[in-house]
Parts: sequence; structure tokens; C-alpha cells
Amino acid sequence: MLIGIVGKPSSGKSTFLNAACLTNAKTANYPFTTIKPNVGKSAIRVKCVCKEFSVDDNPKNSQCINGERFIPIKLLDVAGLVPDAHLNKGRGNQFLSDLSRADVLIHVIDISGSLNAEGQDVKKGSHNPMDDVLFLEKEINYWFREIITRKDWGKFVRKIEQEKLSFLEMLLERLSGISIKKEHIIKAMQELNLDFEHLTMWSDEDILNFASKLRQVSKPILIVANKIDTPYSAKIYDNLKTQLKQRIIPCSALAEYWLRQFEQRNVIEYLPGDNSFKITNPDLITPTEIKSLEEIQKKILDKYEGTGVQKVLNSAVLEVLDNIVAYPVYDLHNFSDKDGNVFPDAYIVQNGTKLKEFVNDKIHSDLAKNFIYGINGRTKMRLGENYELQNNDVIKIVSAAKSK
Ligand SMILES: Nc1nc2c(ncn2[C@@H]2O[C@H](COP(=O)(O)OP(=O)(O)OP(=O)(O)O)[C@@H](O)[C@H]2O)c(=O)[nH]1
Ligand SMILES: [Mg+2]
Repeated sequence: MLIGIVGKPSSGKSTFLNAACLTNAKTANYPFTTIKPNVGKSAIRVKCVCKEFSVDDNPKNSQCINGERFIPIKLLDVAGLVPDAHLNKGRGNQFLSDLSRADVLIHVIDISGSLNAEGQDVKKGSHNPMDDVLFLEKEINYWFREIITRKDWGKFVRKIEQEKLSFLEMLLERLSGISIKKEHIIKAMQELNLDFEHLTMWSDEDILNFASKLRQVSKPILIVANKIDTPYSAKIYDNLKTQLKQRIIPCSALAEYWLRQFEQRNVIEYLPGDNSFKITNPDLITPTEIKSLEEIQKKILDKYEGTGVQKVLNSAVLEVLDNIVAYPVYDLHNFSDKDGNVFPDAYIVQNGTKLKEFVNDKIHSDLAKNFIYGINGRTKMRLGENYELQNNDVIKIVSAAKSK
């Protein structure tokens, strides 16, 4: 699972990455601090099933802290994008190819309204971030059109028509390796009223519409109102929220960054996504730092129920991408794997996934090939290969193969 972080220069992309991943990417208040992409590992946070089953778990592929399961995901932070990047403005949009493997994009917006479209300082509160929402989506769609047309669209569609090939299959092949699934293409085709029998007749506008739709279904964008901590932010945020149809999440990447730093220094107890923290080692911090922490509590955690960083990650993976979490186990008495690790793995799974697909994609293809049935860990009922996985399912797989 890869989340791409996009936005104009200085909106706080690298700060978001550092806050979520404890990375050390360079951040600064001037545009184009980031040129080469930065990667990091983070996690979504869900209620673990261990509490429900009253067991102490010892996970392998994820972490469980106080009954909260943290399941790994990856983040990618790229250079800032400016209007007309596709015409090579700013750093152009070449670097976006790094994002082609992303499953979902988060658009980090400067909700303080203090930067123009190029990320340069302007009068605080004067910039309308709605402009950023619009231009960024446009640039991302243009980038996607490049990926699809690859400068030889005419030749590509003529071949399909002349040789009576399948547009779907040909496109799938063309886009292999950039996290575009067959279902994405089908959905884009269904949702548009375009003539798929006469691809050579498509206008430039048709091509852009198709690229935009395919982008929307295969790499949806979640809007993040970052820098919610500044004096102008709340008003601009409220205003933007009323103008937007899609979900927007208020966030202070900087507050999360500091909380995580204090937590790493063992000064506070804090888990990403919490809406409060406990100072456990007051001797290790200065009175000024204590004051800053109190401000974070009052102005951000209390007001927005957290810093927003974890909410963004969870929302991108679970809501925008419509995923659920499933826990396969080997032993249904103590919910462990063969080595006795209790609830060893938690997997992020697309909602609607069938049991056998899950086994094949996430566990082991041999186990899927020799799949006999599954057992529901709660009801002990047998589950067939077409059983549709539900959130928090605990499942044992019975197979004719020697399982790992
Ligand atoms: N007040 C406040 N400032 C923030 C927040 N997040 C980032 N900043 C500041 O915004 C400035 C830019 O942050 P970066 O993380 O470098 O921004 P970026 O989007 O990666 O910038 P480029 O790499 O240049 O595109 C820095 O001075 C950060 O400290 C936030 O939540 N609140
Ligand atoms: Mg950066």
C-alpha cells in the first residue's frame, strides 16, 4: 500500500512524511526544498481483535500497542507541483512518474492561506486554497494523460481498431506496473459516455476526460487541510469545506511531528491518532516546551480530535480506497500461527474480496491452489472460496497443501 503525497511547494508535504514516518526529510519555508522523492514507512491504526478475544497477541507483520493495531503502509513525498507544471513550469511534472505506483494520493494544502500557487509567501490568509485544489487536480490529470497516451496514442488506437483488439486488455498491458487494475479501467469506461468502438475518432477533450476519469478511479485524491494551527486557518478551512464536495481533513503535520519527537525522547506517552498525551518525564523538558505541548493539546488535539495525520492515513486507505482488515490464523484455539504467534498478521484487503483471492494475494498461492475451505474464527462455520471477507474477520485456511 503506497500513499503519494502531493501539493504545491512549502505546503508541508515533507513535514507530513516526517511526522507520519519518523523520517528525516529536509523541510524549510522556501519552495522546492524537496527535489528527489523521500520515502517512509508508516501505518494505519485500527482496533485490534485481540481485546475482543481476550488474548495477548504478538504480531509479526504489524504492531499491537494497547489493543491498537498498526498495519504498515508506505508513503512517498515528492517535489512541489505548480500550475502549468505540465508545460515544464517549476520543476515540471517529470518527477510525478515516481508516484505512478501510488494507490492513493493525499493533497497537502496550506490552509493558512499564506503562500501563493508557487509556494511563495504572500499576505497571511490572503490565498484561497480552492485554487490549489483545482490546479493540482488538473496537473495530476494532465500527467495521467501523458502516461496513457505516451506520445503514440494515435498509433496505439489505430492498431486496436485495425486488428480488432480489446481496448481494455491493451490498455491494461500499457499501464501494467503503475497500480492500475482491470476494474479501474472498466469503471472508467462505464462511467463515461465515450465511443469505445471508435477510439480513433476521440477528440483531445475525450482523451483528457478518459485520462481524468481513470486517474480519479485508480489514484483518488484525499484533501488535507494542513497548517490548521495558524490563526487564519480555521476560517479558511470552514470556507473551503463548504465549497468542496469531497472529504477534507484538518491537520497539523507540525504538531504531529513535535508530539512524535517528544514521544521518541520518552517525554510523553502518545500514540499516533490519540487526541491527548501524558507527560511522563517532565524533568526532561523545559517550561517553554511544556507550554508548547499545552498549546498543542488545547488548540489542536481538543479542537480537531487529534492532529489529523493518522486520520488522513486511515481515511485514505480504509475509506477512500474502501479497504478492510483481516486476520488469518493457523490455530483456532489460541489464534496463532504455527510458531505460536497470536494474531500474527493483519492484512489490508479490498472490500468485496473473496476468500480464495485473499489467500492467493496475501498469504500464499500454493495455499490458494490447494484451498479446501476456510473457518470463521468466531462462529467456527465453514467458509467457501467465494465467501466475501468482512472487516475484522479471523480466518483459518484449510488446504491440501503443506501450509507455511
Ligand atoms: N504552522 C505550520 N507549519 C507547517 C506545518 N507543516 C509544515 N509547516 C512548515 O511549512 C514549511 C514547509 O514545509 P515542508 O514540509 O518543507 O513543505 P513541502 O511541501 O515539503 O515543500 P517543498 O519540498 O518545497 O515542496 C516549513 O517551514 C514547515 O515547518 C504545519 O502543520 N503547521
Ligand atoms: Mg518537501
